[in-house]
Amino acid sequence: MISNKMAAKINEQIKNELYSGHYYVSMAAYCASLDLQGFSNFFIIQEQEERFHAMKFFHYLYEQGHDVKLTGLDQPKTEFASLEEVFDLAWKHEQHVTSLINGLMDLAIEERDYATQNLLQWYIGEQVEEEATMSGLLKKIQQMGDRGAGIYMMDKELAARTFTPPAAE
Ligand code: OFO
Repeated sequence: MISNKMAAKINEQIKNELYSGHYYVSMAAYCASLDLQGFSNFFIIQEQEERFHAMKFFHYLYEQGHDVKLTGLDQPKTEFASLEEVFDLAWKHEQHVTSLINGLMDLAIEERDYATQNLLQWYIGEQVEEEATMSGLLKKIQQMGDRGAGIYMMDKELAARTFTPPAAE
């Protein structure tokens, strides 16, 4: 059994993960408006990843005898200046999410909540990947220029991205 305080924080994090998805759908819409369907697909798949993150916490709360209480999502940004700005914001957003996961880990350590520490270890690894993905794509875009020929090749590559749920540990 986890503390009520931890359950409340995990509830908040479910919202944060769903918000990440909401934000990425907004980025997908911007990419679609540029007719970059591969980049748009990248963010649509990213939304599925975020929903997976949210639902992993969802199931954990019930396993631990707590309820999920959803709250409303904030309005995401809908206007972007460039592809570079989109990936810069996505990278910064992932750094922010990493700090939220680290905050949960701090609480789990403080409460000697070993079960939640074990769960959070998965998210900590996931955040390393998420930050690397966003910063890697940002660097490529910076090297190629926002509308350079390389962008169209990247667009083709990103069109092939699919969501594969991670295997159960
Ligand atoms: Fe859930 O990792 Fe991105 O935000």
